[in-house]
Amino acid sequence: MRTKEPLNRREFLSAAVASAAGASLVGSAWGQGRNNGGNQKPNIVVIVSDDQGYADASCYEHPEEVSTPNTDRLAREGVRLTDGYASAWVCAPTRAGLVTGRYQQRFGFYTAGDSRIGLPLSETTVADALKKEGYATGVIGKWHLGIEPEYHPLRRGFDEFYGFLGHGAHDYFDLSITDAYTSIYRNEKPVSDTGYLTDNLTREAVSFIERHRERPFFLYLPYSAVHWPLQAPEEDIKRFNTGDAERDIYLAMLARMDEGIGQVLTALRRTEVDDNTLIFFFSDNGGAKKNHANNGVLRDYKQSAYEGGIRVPFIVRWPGRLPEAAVCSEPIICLDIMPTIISAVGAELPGGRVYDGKDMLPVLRGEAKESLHEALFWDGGADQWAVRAGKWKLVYRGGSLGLYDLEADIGETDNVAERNPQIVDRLKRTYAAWKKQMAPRIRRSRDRR
Ligand SMILES: [Ca+2]
Repeated sequence: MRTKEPLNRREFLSAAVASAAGASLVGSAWGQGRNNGGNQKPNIVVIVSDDQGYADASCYEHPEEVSTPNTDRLAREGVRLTDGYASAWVCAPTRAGLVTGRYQQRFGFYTAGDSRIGLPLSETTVADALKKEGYATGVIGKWHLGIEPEYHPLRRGFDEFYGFLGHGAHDYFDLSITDAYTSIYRNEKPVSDTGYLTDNLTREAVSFIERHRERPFFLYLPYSAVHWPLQAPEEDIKRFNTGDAERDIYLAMLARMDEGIGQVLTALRRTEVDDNTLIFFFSDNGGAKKNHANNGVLRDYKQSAYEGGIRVPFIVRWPGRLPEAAVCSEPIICLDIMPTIISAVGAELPGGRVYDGKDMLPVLRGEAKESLHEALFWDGGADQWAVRAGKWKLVYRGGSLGLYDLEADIGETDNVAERNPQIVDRLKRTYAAWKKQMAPRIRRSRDRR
């Protein structure tokens, strides 16, 4: 591993303070991008990668073969989280949490299989909220929140959709019309496409930005890269020679997605809306072993409650409003994205429900005096769960409990449960109190098989 020391906390705080001072100077210039005319609302772009390893972005500690210059640019121009989390260790539940700002378990969404039913219709999405604020809303990529017509993105707050509904994966080269689940859709119509899926999603994202440059927009761009199947253009695969042929394909997929992120950034600049755009980037769960991803020092992979399943590359960039090249070690979860967006656009969260996510902007600016969350929770419904409070993490997996001190032992190698029975008890109670508030797993309604 090439070692790249992240900024320590003091350096981060000083960077944040310097940048906050800068922010007040540029505050009057903010929002003068050409879009929106007198409208000062920021554009929102949420880019989600799929199954990307914690060490598979070169702005994180990474093996030598990893190079993601455009993702690194996001980090250089924004805030990189060392303790950024997905709300699940598999794809669909994280997405359900992301678009609602709520623990997906609150509405019974525990597993990837729950996407075969869909995001319960009782839920309001961030796109619903932004549409009400006058935003153009689009989702381009992997939906994975329901395949039946009532769960379609166009009925969940999005004006536009290009991508696939389900399930978790799509062939990257066969983009012909197949069946309702796997065809590529443009809005509600299956379309036959050619080329490489990752490139096509980038093409559609760039088009969305160009078409909506004159008004505030919300672009949700869930790439299917770097999820299985391992497929990439030959010329890209040839660029890598790690000695692991499958790892080479994975790296080619990653490179292609990173180039796509670069094209999105270029499009924002070309359309002169870059300075007024808040961007989030994170992976929907940890790197997958099956795909030869690398989670660095973290234990385990996708589908695990250990850090390798849930701690992910996570970056937030908002020129002039957030520090640049800052590193934040506060635990933040993807559930925080919706409330942060709602705060950034000056709107109110839709009422009548509990939100678990919180506005992360004060933390990212180094202005917060307290932790954003007292505790964070992960729960797959039956087989495993975890709770993190400060440096302590309690993991239930494989029928037994383990306690880890993440400050001293980021790799979760030393189970200190026996030495700390009071902490184990406290975290068990914290978890039980949380679990009580969650719903049982959603079930398919009786009239549909
Ligand atoms: Ca995933």
